[in-house]
Amino acid sequence: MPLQTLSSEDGYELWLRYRLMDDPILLTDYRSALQRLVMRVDSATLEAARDELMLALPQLLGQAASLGGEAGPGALFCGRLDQSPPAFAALAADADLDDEGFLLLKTDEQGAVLLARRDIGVLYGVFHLLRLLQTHQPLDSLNVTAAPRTRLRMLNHWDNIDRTIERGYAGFSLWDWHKLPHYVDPRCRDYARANASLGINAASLTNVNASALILQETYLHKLAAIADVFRPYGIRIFLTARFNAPMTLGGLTTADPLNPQVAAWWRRKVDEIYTILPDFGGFVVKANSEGEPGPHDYGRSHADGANMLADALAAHGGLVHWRAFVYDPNVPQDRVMQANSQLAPLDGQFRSNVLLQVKNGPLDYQPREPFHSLFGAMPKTVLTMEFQITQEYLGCATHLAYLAPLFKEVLDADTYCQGEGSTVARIVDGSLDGHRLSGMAGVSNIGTDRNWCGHPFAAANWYAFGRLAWDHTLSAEQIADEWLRMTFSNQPAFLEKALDIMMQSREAVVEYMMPLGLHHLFEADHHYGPGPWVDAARVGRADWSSVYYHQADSEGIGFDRTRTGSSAVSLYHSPYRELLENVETCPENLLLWFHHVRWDRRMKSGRTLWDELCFMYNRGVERVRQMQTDWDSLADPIDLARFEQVRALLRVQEREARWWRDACLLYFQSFSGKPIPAAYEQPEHTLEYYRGIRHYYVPGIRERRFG
Ligand code: GCW
Repeated sequence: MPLQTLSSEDGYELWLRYRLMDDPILLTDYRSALQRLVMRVDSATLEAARDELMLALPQLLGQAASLGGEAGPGALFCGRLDQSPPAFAALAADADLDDEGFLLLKTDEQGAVLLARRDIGVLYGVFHLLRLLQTHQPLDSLNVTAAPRTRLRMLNHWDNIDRTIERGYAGFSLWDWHKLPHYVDPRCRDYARANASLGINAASLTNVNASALILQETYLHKLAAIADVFRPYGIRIFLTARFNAPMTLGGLTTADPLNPQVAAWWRRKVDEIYTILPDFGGFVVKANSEGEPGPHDYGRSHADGANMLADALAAHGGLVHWRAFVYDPNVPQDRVMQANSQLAPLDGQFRSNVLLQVKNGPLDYQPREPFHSLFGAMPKTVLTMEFQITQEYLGCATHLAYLAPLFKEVLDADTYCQGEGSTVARIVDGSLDGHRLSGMAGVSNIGTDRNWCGHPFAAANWYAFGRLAWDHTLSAEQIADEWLRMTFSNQPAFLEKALDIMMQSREAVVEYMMPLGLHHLFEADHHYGPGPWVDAARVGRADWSSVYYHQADSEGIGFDRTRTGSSAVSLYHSPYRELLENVETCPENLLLWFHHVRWDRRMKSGRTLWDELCFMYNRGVERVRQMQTDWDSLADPIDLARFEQVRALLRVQEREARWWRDACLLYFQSFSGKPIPAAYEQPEHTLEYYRGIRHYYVPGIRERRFG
């Protein structure tokens, strides 16, 4: 094997990898269409747009790009409407341009034209144009009017101030607080470029398990230095607010949201933030969840808490993203119902600058969950989506799991809240309930690893999140295809196999970890590897334990959430509710989420439930092996360094898929009492062996949790 060198491809460029177009016909077309760039640069954002074009075009086209002159054949005109020749006004009027949108056109007389109302639209248009070139789209694809479907497209970093990252598997935090504000790592700019290329326009930089320290003046100045880098790229900074900061930072004796001194403290703090960070976005808040402080500590509601912060921010145009991930170990209700119980009655009580940020599913970003039952339950409230991009529950940074199919499954799901077609996506983009504000947040998987996200394919999930936040109607295949072309290669032989790998990867994870609607079978705390045996005695509370969720016994397995059980099905609208309630019609991929099912029940395949479970766990492992075989055939089309890294990680994934399968089947067998059919590989070790596996220092959690 040849030696790799430091100049090997390392994934740093992400999808902004500008290589010479290797299609001779397209190359000729684009070379003649984009010989000159006509642009009047009068803002930092337009400077960023020009810099990107001047970086990319010479590399993509292998010809120097000249700047200047007038619009016309052979030129690309880029600019705001107020900068463009009068002839272009009519084009824009027809296109009905959105504030963040753009129009990209190729005309015979005027050449290529990119128009936008605002600077940021020009920048988004530039990245769109470059994507067309990078993915080898024909010249006549320069004919598009685009606008984002959601207003706030946001990354949530769970970065601690000590630079560890909760659930982060790609190194440490990018925010180097120690050296800031005097030294700003150039990576911050590349981070901003990558986000802007997707239309991401907000980033909350700190962990929702928040430290009040970030609100101190010293940190605000550090943040201002980052904000200066983000601003040209249209990215606003948000922070997480620790609800009891008035006590820990302000020395008050209470954080009661209805206490006037508390409200005044927050107002002063917010005013201070805006003097230092004039385009601050607002707060993301986790309150009364998993031990975090919140308004319930004072007998107040989530609306009381959120509105108090919202009032402090309103004068500056700031927003509160109040998280709906709330549940209480002292409330005996099924955890997946608790957000509805606590929040749905508050519909209509939140201020207009409060957004309720709801995880995609009602539990906790499992490999598969039904959509969250709050979607469709709070029409008067702006509900935003929270996806987890980082793979806390999908193999951390060692498993290849492309998440767009998961995101799409939820976005496309029909809630039926206003009859057929009331999809989650239409609630999230605000169109169903007529909300002006709307948003999608993704919990970031980004860290200091040279390739940003750990696994070379994990960047596809950052990419997919951003693309869907911009346009949720894109398909998972289309996004994967774009990302592969931009990240690796346009060669059809590569694309076909690599696309196959990506498109089945999430289902593979579901099958070897927790098929048929099983959920939360993870080892405690770090969630790395199987722990179906984890019980309340081990983790201190039932709703963090696996046995609570799978409910396996000698009769069968699964959580009864029908009317004979917790009744969580009642939170969904008809006719979906009835479909779920009936064991005959409940989709099998969610069966054990909603039903406790006998081991010998016949499944659609004709197999018994136990045999089906064995089949699924084995198929998951087989899928990974297929992914390995497919990947092995791709050595030629791509660079050695990334090829080998993916290859090695797929080997890890195969080993871990077997670990999951064998541990889970052996454990469940202790209830079913049935053999694993001889046709399948038999477990390599005993159940005791798997139960005895301990991992210390797994990334993503703080060391103190082991102690
Ligand atoms: O999934 C759980 C994670 C916690 C996280 C929490 C949340 C930030 O295990 O690490 O805390 O969700 O979303 O608040």
